[in-house]
Amino acid sequence: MPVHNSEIAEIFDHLADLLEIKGANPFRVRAYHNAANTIRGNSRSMTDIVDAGENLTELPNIGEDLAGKITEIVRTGKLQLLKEVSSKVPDAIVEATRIPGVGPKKAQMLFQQLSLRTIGDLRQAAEEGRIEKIAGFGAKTQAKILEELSHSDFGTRRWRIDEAEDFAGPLLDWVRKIEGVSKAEIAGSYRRRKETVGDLDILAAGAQGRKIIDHFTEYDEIVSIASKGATRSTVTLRVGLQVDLRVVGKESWGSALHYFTGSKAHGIACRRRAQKRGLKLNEYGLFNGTRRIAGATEDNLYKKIGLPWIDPVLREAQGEIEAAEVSALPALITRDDIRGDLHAHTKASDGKNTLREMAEAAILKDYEYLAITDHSKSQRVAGGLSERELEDQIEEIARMNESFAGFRLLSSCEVDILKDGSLDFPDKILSKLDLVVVSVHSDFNMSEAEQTERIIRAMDNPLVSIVGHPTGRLIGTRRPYPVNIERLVIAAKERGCCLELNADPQRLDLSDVQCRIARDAGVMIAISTDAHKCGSLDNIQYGVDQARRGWLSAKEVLNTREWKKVARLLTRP
Ligand code: DGT
Ligand code: CA
Ligand code: CA
Ligand code: ZN
Repeated sequence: MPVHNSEIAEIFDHLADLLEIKGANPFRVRAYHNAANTIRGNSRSMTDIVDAGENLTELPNIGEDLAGKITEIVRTGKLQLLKEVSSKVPDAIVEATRIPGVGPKKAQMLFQQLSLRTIGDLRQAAEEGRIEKIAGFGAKTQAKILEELSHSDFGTRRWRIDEAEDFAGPLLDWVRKIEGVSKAEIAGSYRRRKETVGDLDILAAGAQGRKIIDHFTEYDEIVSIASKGATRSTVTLRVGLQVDLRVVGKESWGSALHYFTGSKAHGIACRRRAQKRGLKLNEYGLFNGTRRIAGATEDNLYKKIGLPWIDPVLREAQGEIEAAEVSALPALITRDDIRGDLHAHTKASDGKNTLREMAEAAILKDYEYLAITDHSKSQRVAGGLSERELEDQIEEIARMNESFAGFRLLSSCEVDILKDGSLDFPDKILSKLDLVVVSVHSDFNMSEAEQTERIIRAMDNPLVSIVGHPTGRLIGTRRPYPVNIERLVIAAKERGCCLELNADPQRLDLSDVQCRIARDAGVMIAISTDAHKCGSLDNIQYGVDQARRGWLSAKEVLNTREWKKVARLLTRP
């Protein structure tokens, strides 16, 4: 199995954090982070470069020593140095670095100065007010630590869906090729397309469970086997991701797939429904007494409990069974419904590709339009455009559009919403754009009321078309800023403004539940990738999956329409 660039980058970032906890030279720490960034952003895989015998030191930030370490990881999947350093740093300190605002240095200070050993100790210190007494920490940090530790998911690693996909795809291929496996599927939260997954649940159909499982556990990426029997096995992959495998006979395929797809609450609701009809439902089938009346397919199983098949993305016990009963399930949007993308960056701000490259990539996806939304001037670190530069870009786009048939670039901008809710550009220039996306990129720590008011003020401007990534969250790294979504949705509805569902798998902002709130209020959603390079236009699929989890159909999504209709919908009174 080839080692992914993201894995190598993660090893170096982790090593840098550990070294920082140990008090290593800051230059050395930075060198590993820089190397990680180089590797992550490189379009070719390190594995390919090493295999081709090419020289890694030609990459920026990679010297002889790092080249050697990259080669070691590519060849062995591991880095010996990481293991050595890691054994010298307490796990609890590493764990504490996952609290936003607590970097390696601060975590080390906390543990040392307060003589803490565990995360439990840290919580207690926060509760007793001992953290605010340390130099460099205030009451605010202390409250933040306490809040983070009280989230029930703290300490249990979850994987973003795109990270999980990197490992799930090859592993599923492996399982499908095992002799005696007639079909295999990944069930669980992965099949429900949740934004993060706790582990992978693989289901395989076959008669000889033990043989299949023996073969399964030979998979190259497995580092430890927690259990291994005749029908099930639990293993851990090199990256730390846990995998459950279940083998069932093909007569139970549908019922097992249903059981392991979950969610647990949906499964329980179905079981109760079966019971009401005098039937018994479990992973082996649907039974009338001892007679199996369904089990081979999900379709038939649902049918026998009086329901149409329910898409896995809806199986969250959020009213899908009631809706199915009265044939009121939504006609979910699909990838093919998408006709263009309304949020993308180019080299002019912080993107990697040119206007033309982005346009060509969009054309290859059969899109009819692509909105170019580079940052506005306040985003200095992200190369925000000046008014002059935006004017030039508008002209360049107009010229370029003459060379396209059946496609157009849209002139737009991702305009910063300033602290007081005003916009980073005056109306004079905004009125020259095809559409205006507005986003919050600063002052995340305002109160909920203030933040909500700020965004509503921005929407007051009738030139504003779409609010970008409305909650600002970064999955696993930054919680949403406090904002009242219900109020935002009502305000958007009143003003005829749209909300974005940002399809970047690190954002997926709005969440599924928030999409549904918008939908129920009749607010139109734009599914946009926020692509910073051509390849990221493919992230649209994650956005579509999230929209489906939010019960959206094509008509509730803005960019399922041709541009003329979109333009009409965006024109506000
Ligand atoms: P995850 O892994 O945390 O992202 O979430 P899931 O939904 O993949 O949960 P997981 O891996 O614990 O279990 C996979 C499925 O197996 C779950 O969605 C439903 C089913 N399942 C697991 N435990 C139970 C249980 O105690 N009762 C029922 N009815 N189903 C269960
Ligand atoms: Ca799972
Ligand atoms: Ca599981
Ligand atoms: Zn943004």
